[in-house]
Parts: sequence; C-alpha cells; structure tokens
Amino acid sequence: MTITVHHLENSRSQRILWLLEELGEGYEVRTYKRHPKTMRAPRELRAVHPLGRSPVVEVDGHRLIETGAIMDYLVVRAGGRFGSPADMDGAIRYRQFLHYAEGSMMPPLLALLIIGKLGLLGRPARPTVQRMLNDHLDWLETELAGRRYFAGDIFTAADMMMSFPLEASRARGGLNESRPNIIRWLAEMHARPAYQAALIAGGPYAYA
Ligand SMILES: N[C@@H](CCC(=O)N[C@@H](CS)C(=O)NCC(=O)O)C(=O)O
Repeated sequence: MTITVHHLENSRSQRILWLLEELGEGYEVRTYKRHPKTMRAPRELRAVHPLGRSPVVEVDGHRLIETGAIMDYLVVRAGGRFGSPADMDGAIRYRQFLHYAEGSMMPPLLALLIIGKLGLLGRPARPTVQRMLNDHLDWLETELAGRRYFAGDIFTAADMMMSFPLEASRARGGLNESRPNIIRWLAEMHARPAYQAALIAGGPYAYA
C-alpha cells in the first residue's frame, strides 16, 4: 500500500522522508509551497488535515499527524528498525529524545522565529529566549560527549527527530563550532546517503 507524505517545503516534515529512505520504503510525496511573504502553509493543506500543518502521512488507511508519533508508527510497522535500543538506558533515552525534540526544544526556536519577525519590537525578548535555548544546547553538547548518537551507540529515529531542532539552532539559534559534539553529530547525519536522497525527494530545504 502506498505511503503518502504531505510535505511542506523547507520544514520539519523532511525528517519523515529521511526515515522512509532509511527504511527503504516506497512513498509518494505531495509537496506544498510556503506563502512567499508569510511563509505559512497553503490552504490546500487544511483539506488534508484541519490543522493545515505538515507532516501528514497517509498509511495503512490511517491519516497521521505529529512527526514523533508518525516516526514511532513507521518504526513499529517496520519491525522496530531504527527504533529503541535493547538496553533499558538506551530505550529510555530513545523515547525521551523522540518526544523532547518537538516538546521541549522546538518552543524556544519558534519563539526566536517570531521574535525575528517582530524586528525592533521583538528585540527585548531575545536575550531571555536565547538563554533558554542555550540551556538546551549546553545539555545536548554534554549528552553527545560520551555517546555517538542520542540514544546510544546505534543510530535511531531519535537522531532523525533531533535533526530539525539542531539544524534550526544552527540557522537561527547561535549553534556553531563552539559546541563541537553537536556539530560532529550534524555532519554525520548529513553525510548519510538516505538523508541526501530525502533532500532530493523533498525539494527546497534551507537547513542541510
Ligand atoms: N509538532 C508538530 C508541528 C507541525 C508544524 O507546525 N509544522 C510546520 C512545518 S515546520 C507547519 O506545517 N507550518 C505551517 C504553518 O504554520 O502554516 C509536528 O512535529 O508535526
């Protein structure tokens, strides 16, 4: 059965294409362009799901939203490939990062995006939000000091989930070579053949 990914260009739904490439699954991409001024998704996406956000995935007769939940479903469906490590510590970290990426890390990044759009009006809020993001980046840098991947020694869907917040941090959150473990990890992610194949499938993506 065909898997259909409703994908907004330049967005976090890129991660779903990446996972499907890693899994070697066939899939169809419907790409939506952002409004050139507002950068919002087009109205057609609301016909797919009332929230009008991406990703939306049609699979096995279901229509799924929410990147982490979609990843979880696709991993389980594939017999656990790129899923939880077998050891308990690894399993806990896997689940933690699968949820943390959108639940905790994206909110300050979204705030920074809005602050940037507000120009002078947003300026007073910037240092506070930047400090919040720095706390995340400092912690993640130490997490990757002793481990190659977020869950442990093996590459998992938790790494794919963490890619977008860390790419966005590099684009607008001050992440740079002063945090070498994160930068090393990002370079390794970007070098994966499936990551590169997903870029071709997904069209414009400013964060790679
Ligand atoms: N937590 C959700 C966030 C979904 C979301 O906000 N997607 C953005 C893409 S970066 C979107 O569709 N934005 C379109 C808009 O705001 O109009 C998920 O991970 O799926």
